[in-house]
Amino acid sequence: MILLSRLIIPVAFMLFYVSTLAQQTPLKIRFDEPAAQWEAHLPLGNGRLGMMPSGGVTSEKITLNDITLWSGAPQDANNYKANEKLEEIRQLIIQGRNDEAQDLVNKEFVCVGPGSGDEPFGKFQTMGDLDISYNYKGINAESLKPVGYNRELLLNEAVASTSFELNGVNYSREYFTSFGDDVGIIRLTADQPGMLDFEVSMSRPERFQTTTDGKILKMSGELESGTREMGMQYMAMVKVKVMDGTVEASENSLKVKNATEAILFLSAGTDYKNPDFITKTEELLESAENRSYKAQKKQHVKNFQKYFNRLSLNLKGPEANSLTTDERLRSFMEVNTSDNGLPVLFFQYGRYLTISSTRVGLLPPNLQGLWANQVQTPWNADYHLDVNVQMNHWPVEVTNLSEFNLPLTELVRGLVEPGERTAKAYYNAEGWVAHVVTNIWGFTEPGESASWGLSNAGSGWVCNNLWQHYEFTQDKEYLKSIYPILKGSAEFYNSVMMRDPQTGWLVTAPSVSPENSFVLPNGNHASICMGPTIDNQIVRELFNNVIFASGELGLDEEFRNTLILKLDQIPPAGRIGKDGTLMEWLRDYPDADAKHRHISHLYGLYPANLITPDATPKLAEASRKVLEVKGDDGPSWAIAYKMIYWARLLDGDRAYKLLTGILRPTLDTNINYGAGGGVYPNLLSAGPPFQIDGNFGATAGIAEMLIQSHSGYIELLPALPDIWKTGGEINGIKARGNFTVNMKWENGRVTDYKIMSPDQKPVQVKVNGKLINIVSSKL
Ligand code: FUC
Repeated sequence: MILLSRLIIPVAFMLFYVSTLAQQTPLKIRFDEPAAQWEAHLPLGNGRLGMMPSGGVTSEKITLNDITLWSGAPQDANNYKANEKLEEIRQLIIQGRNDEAQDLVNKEFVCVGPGSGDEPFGKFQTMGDLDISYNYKGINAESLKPVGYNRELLLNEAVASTSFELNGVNYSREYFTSFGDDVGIIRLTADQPGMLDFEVSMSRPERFQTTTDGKILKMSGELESGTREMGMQYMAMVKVKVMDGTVEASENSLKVKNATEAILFLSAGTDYKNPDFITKTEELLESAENRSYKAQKKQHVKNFQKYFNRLSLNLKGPEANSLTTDERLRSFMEVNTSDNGLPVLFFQYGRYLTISSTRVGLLPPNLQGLWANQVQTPWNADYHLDVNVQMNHWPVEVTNLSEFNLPLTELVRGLVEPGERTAKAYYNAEGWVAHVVTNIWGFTEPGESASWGLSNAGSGWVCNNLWQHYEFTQDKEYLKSIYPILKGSAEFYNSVMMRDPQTGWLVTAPSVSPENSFVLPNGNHASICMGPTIDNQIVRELFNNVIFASGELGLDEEFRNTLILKLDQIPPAGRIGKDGTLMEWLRDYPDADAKHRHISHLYGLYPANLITPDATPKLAEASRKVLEVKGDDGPSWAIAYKMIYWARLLDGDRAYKLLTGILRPTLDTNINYGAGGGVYPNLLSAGPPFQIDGNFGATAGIAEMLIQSHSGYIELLPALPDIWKTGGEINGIKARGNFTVNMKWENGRVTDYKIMSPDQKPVQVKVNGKLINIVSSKL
């Protein structure tokens, strides 16, 4: 062990790291007008309940969500005869007749029924809207001209607000989804007595009824299940407490008159794993209304900040804080104003969205996190296993929000049993498999179309997320708890791989490289193939992890030895094609669409560590060529993925360029598969439409520019772009091995750093290009 005295940085710096600059940049999303479209509403969430207020002056829409509110039901969509066709499909692939294999897959090897096209697969849906219509005494519509309008979301506190002056009266509203009593809270005030008049109602596009029960407004309903079973049931309740004035209940609304202050309590729930949900909803409402607003807000902020304040980031340089967020985005993009505050805001927004959209014991963030304003959400707002749900979790460990990975672990645990049935039905294989789409009901079958639905990578890929939680936390109990999941996934690949007669390698088949297709010598396009690069990389990584874990836990020696032998028989982490790019498929097929949004064959570069500029420079160079061919555009999630790849290739300026691509302002909502991306006024990322993975991917990308720890050492500032070189400070970022890192830099060089862990231990760090050995400080 090399001791502190051998540091290139003076020992004093290590011991007396003078920290800790709290977050200095004001973390606000701010507007001077109400939201003109849903994508400008401000997202609030407490991991279960979501609210998105519009801030309207005369009528306000607050979109409501509950992370568990799904249509559909558990189902068995396995085609149990599929395995009878397995050999025929494989033979066609071996003979290069992939197009015919694809036809056969479409006939005999997809799920039974409509798959993700309809119930019972189901969709994450909006809970509906809370509508407030305001009446301003003595003012007619023409003279309704608010002065000093401000609408903002304060990330540090997870509180949104609206304020304006009308006819000499100052009105203000504060909204939060409480991390205290688990209800939504809206406080409305007027600075002159008795000036608040408004009516509250609730609605949803379908399947709802509203009533009032005493002075409680209720909305309830049952969603479509697609089976004979009952669908999911939900209930939302609103109660208003006023200072001065009155509350009157009509048939389906509450009317407030002459109040000076009013507090709305929204309590809601579903029967998902919660048969007593109505009682629970009532209890939460009661508990919330019995607590003072001040105490409720204090508790909320405290509980939220317990997570949020673990990490602060400051970048030196100009900041355009005085602009509204929409102007700020425009000026960043069009005028190219340097505004180092915007990337900081966007980075912290990703962390804010994680804390707001998932909670230990509940569900992971879906394609829209927690926020949806539709019943038919895009792609059902489901859990896509061919990049999207994984990307949602990429920032979690490194940005010090580790526990927010656990809901995904539990979702995956729930896939093991149905996934074992699917493994048998289609491949007659051991272990468990999940393909491209899943839901809260445990769907593991192939999707309904061969062109995208048959990726074998889904289950192995999501095991990478579980593994990352272990790598970052070193929690052996957790490792024990996930070991059967990883082992079951490895069993699947171990038993399903077949030998490619041409190369002699063991490969998956039939599979696809996520959603992409190639051109066959006969000119036809196909997706169905054997051994796409991503599958080979995932199998290699997973086998290595299971080999390590079984050794660490002292289990399954025989299986471990089998996997060790198999590692030599699977294709290498990457192969280079005749055009110098990393090959996406086992054969060097031309790409049907060279700019296709998925870049799955670079999985080995990220999130895996199979390709690095240091250890595999040729493969890293071939990966770089892939990125050059693909270009820098795409839906936001694809731009974010490219940004992360460039960070792993240690090119900070190129990664930053991709970040600016994500920050391009847009209002487009039509589904896009090609060039597009950008962010909406509320900084939620656009495919379009709104899809949250771009936010999470970008946060992970910024983290990857500042710290990397996948090569056995911690590298500080591995991909710092020129524009951030002037100086900065980050406190509380995490590295694998359960290290917490603080650092400062100036002129592109680390000037001060501290690496901490619960127990002091040796660690290798790359600082200003030099690899050194130190002992961590006690956390
Ligand atoms: C994958 C992507 C699409 C979209 C969808 C939710 O299918 O290819 O772009 O992100 O997931």
